[in-house]
Amino acid sequence: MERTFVMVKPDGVQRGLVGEIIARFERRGYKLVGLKMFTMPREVAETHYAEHRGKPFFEGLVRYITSGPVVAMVWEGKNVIAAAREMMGATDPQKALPGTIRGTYGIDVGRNVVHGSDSPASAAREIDIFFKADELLNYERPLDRWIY
Ligand code: RTP
Ligand code: MG
Repeated sequence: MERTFVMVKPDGVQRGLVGEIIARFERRGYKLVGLKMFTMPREVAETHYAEHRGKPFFEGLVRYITSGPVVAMVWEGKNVIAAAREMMGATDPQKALPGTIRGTYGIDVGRNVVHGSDSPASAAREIDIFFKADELLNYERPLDRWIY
């Protein structure tokens, strides 16, 4: 089964959207296998967003993501990497479809509420940045046979 990294960004935590975002993944049927809350140190933010280093929005992005607590999660299930991106909607909430997380709760690209890995390689890299192996749980859910 695929795993992906999803994070409620500082604006999502401040606005009380943690439960809403978790609920969407739970209701869809995905399985939560890792969860933690912390304030991201600058070095970690620069590593996480290394692909954007040098871009005009990089400094603002690092300041935003380190500005308060985030909730980091690992979700497991069939095709969860692409599905999470679809559930979140486009990077710019102005372009995100209504009903997506960003299209429902966001207005500005610099305050887009949630992060999700954009590929299998990113998911593996990001899970490794934020979770130790023993912080990821393997457990049975009897209801899985009603989802798959
Ligand atoms: P994320 O990595 O945060 O999940 O978002 P994403 O894949 O949808 O978008 P990405 O291209 O990776 O951009 C990372 C974050 O940088 C901010 N951004 N600002 N001002 C701008 O033009 C701009 N472009 C990107 C956004 O907060 C975006 O989520
Ligand atoms: Mg990205």
